[in-house]
Amino acid sequence: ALNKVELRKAMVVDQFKIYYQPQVSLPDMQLTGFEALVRWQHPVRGMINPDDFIPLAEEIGLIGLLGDWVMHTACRTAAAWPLLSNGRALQVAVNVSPIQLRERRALVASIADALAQSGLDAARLEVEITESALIGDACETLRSIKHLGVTLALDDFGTGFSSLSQLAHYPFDRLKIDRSFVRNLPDGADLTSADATHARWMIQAIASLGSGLDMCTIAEGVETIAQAEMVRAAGVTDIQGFLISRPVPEGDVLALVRRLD
Ligand code: G
Ligand code: G
Ligand code: MN
Ligand code: NA
Repeated sequence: ALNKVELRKAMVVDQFKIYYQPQVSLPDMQLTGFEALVRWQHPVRGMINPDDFIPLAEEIGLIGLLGDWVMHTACRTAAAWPLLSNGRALQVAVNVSPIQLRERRALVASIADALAQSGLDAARLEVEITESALIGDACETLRSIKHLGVTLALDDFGTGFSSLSQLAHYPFDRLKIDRSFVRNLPDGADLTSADATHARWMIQAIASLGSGLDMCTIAEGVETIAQAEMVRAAGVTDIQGFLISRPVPEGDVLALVRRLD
């Protein structure tokens, strides 16, 4: 198992890295920005994915420090990205843990500080909140974050929301349709399986919910052109996934921008 002492040390000795995965709008596949995804470059085990260490970081009280580092680093990195040829600036999306969301003042201060230090225009930052974090006084916290001028995305949508009736009251700009829905979309052959039909209806329903609430929708985990075509037909506005690119290290972002722009 991963070691708590090593995880604490990783922060000090700079073993965390941020990978960036592109997001594009439909139907033109126009690049709009990148999601920042943290990795732990472990000296012996190699690259470790966040699912394997974020829970431990939360457990040992390190998530505030780690989240703060990701926020500052991603903002500083994105501030140096070039404009797109259409004149638009690239967005950067940063994930925030439910534990961070509970510390409202610390989180708002961390985001405000990252924006101020990097000089990144607040409108270029999207803060991603996972659906299961929406309990208690989360709405107040979301409003405080939104007040900074950033945009808000609801991550893993469809997997953990307790009250659909509350959704309209939250200040989200975008719903991220969880990868589990997209995974069930067929690659072409088995168009009529029960799972595929089900998944298509769910995605269509989420897209129309988003559109009714003035929110964009982005489908995660799109791996094939057939899946991209299906989510487009369902009314989804943006996609992210291996079809466009895997998450890449910071040094590869510019080449990716040149390829996708
Ligand atoms: O990159 P990958 O698909 O392995 O990410 C797995 C999960 O880890 C995703 O759900 C993502 O939201 C989460 N994650 C990635 N980076 C961060 C981060 O910087 N902070 C938090 N809290 N979660 C992250
Ligand atoms: O924050 P979130 O849980 O949504 O993070 C997205 C995670 O999903 C990242 O860890 C990323 O590496 C992974 N991922 C991104 N695109 C794809 C994809 O097309 N297929 C699969 N299987 N995983 C993906
Ligand atoms: Mn995310
Ligand atoms: Na997600």
